[in-house]
Amino acid sequence: MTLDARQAPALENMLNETRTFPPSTDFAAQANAHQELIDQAQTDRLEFWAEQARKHVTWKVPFTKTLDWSNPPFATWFEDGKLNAAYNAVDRHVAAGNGDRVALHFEGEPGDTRSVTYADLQREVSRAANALAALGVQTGDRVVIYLPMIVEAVVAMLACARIGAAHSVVFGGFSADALRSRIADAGAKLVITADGGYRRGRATALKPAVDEALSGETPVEKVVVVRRTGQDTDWTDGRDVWWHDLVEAADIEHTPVWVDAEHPLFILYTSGTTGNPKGILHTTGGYLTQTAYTHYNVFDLKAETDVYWCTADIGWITGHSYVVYGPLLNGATQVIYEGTPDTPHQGRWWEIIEKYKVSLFYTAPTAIRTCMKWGEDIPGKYDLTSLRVLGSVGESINPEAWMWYRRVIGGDNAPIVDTWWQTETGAIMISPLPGLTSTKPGSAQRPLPGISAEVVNDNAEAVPNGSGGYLVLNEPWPSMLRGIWGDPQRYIDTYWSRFKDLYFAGDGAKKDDDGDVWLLGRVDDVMNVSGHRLSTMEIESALVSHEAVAEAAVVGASDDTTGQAVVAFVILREDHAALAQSEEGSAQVQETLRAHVAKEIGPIAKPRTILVVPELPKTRSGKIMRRLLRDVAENRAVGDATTLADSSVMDLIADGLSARG
Ligand code: 6R9
Repeated sequence: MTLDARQAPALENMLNETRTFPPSTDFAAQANAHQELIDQAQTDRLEFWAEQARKHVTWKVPFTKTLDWSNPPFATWFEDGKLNAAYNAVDRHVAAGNGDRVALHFEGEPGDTRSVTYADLQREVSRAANALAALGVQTGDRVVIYLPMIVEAVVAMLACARIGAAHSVVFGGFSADALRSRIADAGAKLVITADGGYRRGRATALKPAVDEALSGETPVEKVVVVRRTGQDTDWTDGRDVWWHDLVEAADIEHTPVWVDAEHPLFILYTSGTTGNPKGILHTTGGYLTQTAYTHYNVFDLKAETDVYWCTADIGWITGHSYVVYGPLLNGATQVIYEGTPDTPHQGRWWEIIEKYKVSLFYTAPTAIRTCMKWGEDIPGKYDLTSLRVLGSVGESINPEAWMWYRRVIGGDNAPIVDTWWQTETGAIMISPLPGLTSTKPGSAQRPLPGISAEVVNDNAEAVPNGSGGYLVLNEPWPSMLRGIWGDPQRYIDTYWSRFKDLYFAGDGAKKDDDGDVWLLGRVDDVMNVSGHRLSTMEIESALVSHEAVAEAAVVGASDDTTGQAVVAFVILREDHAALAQSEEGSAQVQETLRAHVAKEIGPIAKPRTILVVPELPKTRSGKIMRRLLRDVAENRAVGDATTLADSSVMDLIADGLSARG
């Protein structure tokens, strides 16, 4: 784990960036965030958080303790308070007289729409909670949710929260194998899925993956199936139940289960540096406090007038924190969209913004770069003047994409908030505050009020302004992960052992002359493809599980659209090696292996390129030198190879590649 040549190009590009965009006086005058917020957090950080927890969350039993950090790295926040997440997201808005406000404008990919008010949501969530309880789900159980971006996905999550069962959402693009391992790790009793969903103009089945994941031994007793596409669906009597049969029959009144602040709210799996994904555990009180606080201040939400849209799928942390919990806690009206940005045409997103007069928009740099590629005349056809804040998340946004986003989408006016955070941090940690911060294209800038971050060198010392190092968090925060499900030691090892008493985020960063933070990418073996985390190890083990592969090494190579792309180097087993001799055979091997990875992990993990090589570069201790492979994948001169056990390996690889052209 070192800062290396990988970060040099990004560094150079970003650090030549000197433009700044001060907030307009009009925006500043009406902004939610004020200088006092920063001052208060500086005066008394814990009192500041206690105040945010009282302001943004409704407590059944108020807390008297803010933070317990007596047993680091295990924190508790607001420990003696009691609350319910679904009550906070839904019921209290109805109780406050806002039941008629639209919570969700659903836009299906085929063009079907549905608007759900907070009062509707209260009924649906209550019925679903009753239905789940009737199926035997109890407080403390785990429920896996495997759904497309439809209203029922939000309802299902909140129904779990309402009865105090932890949800674990598995992205609908993940494979049956990925689903199986998450179900097993979480020990889930129930799965909520759908017959299918619409993607790229087609009905894509989901239920078969669930059936496959549950074959053999499984902790799952029941499967609830939402009918979305109406496609033919295999059925296991006694186990499978239709959502509509169940929920329509259920009572519309349900009393939320009041849980302790530290009661588990959800587990979300994310890629780490080793093969098996980590179940990141989030609890209730602190998580809700920080998601609501950040959503309110970073997006400058005005619940009565704004229309908010975050394009993330609920299968990712961004969907949890900034589609479900943050916005709904704040009583926002939001858009959720089921499909892809180019179905049926490349203007679909902008059409949706025009239609609903979206004012706050949150998406990922990879999507912005894709839209740039399609051309600015496409968004140019739509009225985007309703937009007043633009957000970015998932990876660093390169200055060129930032400028395009500002000019073409934001009319040279809407502030951009580049938000740095992780599945583990639960909520936004580093971001400009619109109306307060003079923004810089490509920088996430400052830790939010109440958050403490630093950039350190190998000895855990803060680097001076103008230098780079590792991003760490040096104070606990309310929405921090409480651990890795079932593996407390891995939590300590992964995040708290690299530097003593500091949370190691796994990202390289640099402080500029003003002390603003610029993120430089992962420093571990985690790739970032289209804003999604993928582990090199996980893809390598998927590749070697195929009979044709003897060894595999995977690297993330920079890619104009997706940020990074998966490039795999494989050594074939001898009995398959002949295949790769011809161009046709080699194309066939590539296709087979790509399909294999899609089956093992999911289509997002498919390597862009698979190169068949005779050897892999290894150190004397047997570690694959991915740095050298990355040089090859990015068509650079190969860097220092002196620590290789066999220095001729890189020549062998290069010769092989050039022979095939
Ligand atoms: C929210 C989310 C986390 C990793 C993180 C970093 C990268 C996210 C970023 C960013 C630069 C930003 N990342 N936001 N890098 N600037 N604004 O994406 O969570 O999927 O867990 O990924 O994504 O590398 O460590 P997650």
